[in-house]
Amino acid sequence: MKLTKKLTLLALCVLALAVVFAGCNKAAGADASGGKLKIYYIPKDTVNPYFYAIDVGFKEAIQELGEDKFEYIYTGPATAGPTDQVEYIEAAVQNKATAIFVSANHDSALNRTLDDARAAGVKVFIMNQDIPGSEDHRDAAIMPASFANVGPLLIELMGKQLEYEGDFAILSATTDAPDQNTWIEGIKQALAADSKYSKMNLIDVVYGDDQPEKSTTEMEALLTKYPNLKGVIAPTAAGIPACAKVLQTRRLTGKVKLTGLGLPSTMKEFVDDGTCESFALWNPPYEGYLAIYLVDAVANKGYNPAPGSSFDAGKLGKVSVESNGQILTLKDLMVYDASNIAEYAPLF
Ligand code: RAM
Repeated sequence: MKLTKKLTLLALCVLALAVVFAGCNKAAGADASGGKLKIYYIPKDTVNPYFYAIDVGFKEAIQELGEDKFEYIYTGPATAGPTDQVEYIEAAVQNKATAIFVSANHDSALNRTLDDARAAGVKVFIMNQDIPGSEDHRDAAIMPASFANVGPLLIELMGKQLEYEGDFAILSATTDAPDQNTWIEGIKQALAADSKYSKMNLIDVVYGDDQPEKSTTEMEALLTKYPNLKGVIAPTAAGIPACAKVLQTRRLTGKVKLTGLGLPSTMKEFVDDGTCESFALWNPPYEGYLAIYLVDAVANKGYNPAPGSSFDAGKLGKVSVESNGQILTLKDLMVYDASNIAEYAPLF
């Protein structure tokens, strides 16, 4: 064979290989049909309105970057059990997702499923929290705020309302929830760390499973079991309005204090009538918004969300990845009370 012929053959082989590799890349990144990025958000459950507020942010960023570029699917189980999300993650992988965002109901029960997803080329992000001890099983975690700030803030809000004295309880979500358990630990540590709280006693922790009915029953049981109960911290957006409703119905407004984490939209009526003087949260829509910018950077700009790196997140500016692989949408939480509830209630 002549040299020119050999070279032409070689060039053709290289071209053929390039075409094959480009095809592989496409299968792992953009969806083969239409070139859209396929994004799944799997909340803890599909009943809790808290997660709709995150969904709003996903949609806002998709509108900004171009609706023709994304296929976005919000799906998940009706209940928040440790393995209830497995089948939804598997279905997303089957459907050739570019990336999945999961608000995990357990810190390790999803590890195998997440590993399988990553092995299939899907980017795996934990959303609204992290999976402590299982960080190796995800690409990064989108955090609503620094979790180190949650416990100290909630104990201070409770302390102020109680004038730093009295028995109080915690009404949480599910017993396995990684975020809830991190915050409960943070509340206990903050309580023990400052002598200012020495007359405040945490007497029980109960679980409403992020369901209004169970949260109501658990709140009523607390009031019956502890006639001397002076306050409740409910760090759950599904639990805190249920607790407030019980206090309002039983005319215990002002007698049993209430704080926690909640949505301004569902808490406004209870702030207005004094049942809950103050509570806290971050900005859930920011999380979904940031998620879309992250996927866009990863799939379209070759970005690797490694610790220490950063990417452009639209109106949120330049966002960086912490050393533990967490991405913070905000550092501090916001406190809501009579001074600002009307402003935030229409937003989320
Ligand atoms: C609950 C969920 C969620 C938490 C919010 C504040 O509904 O447990 O994970 O971030 O409240």
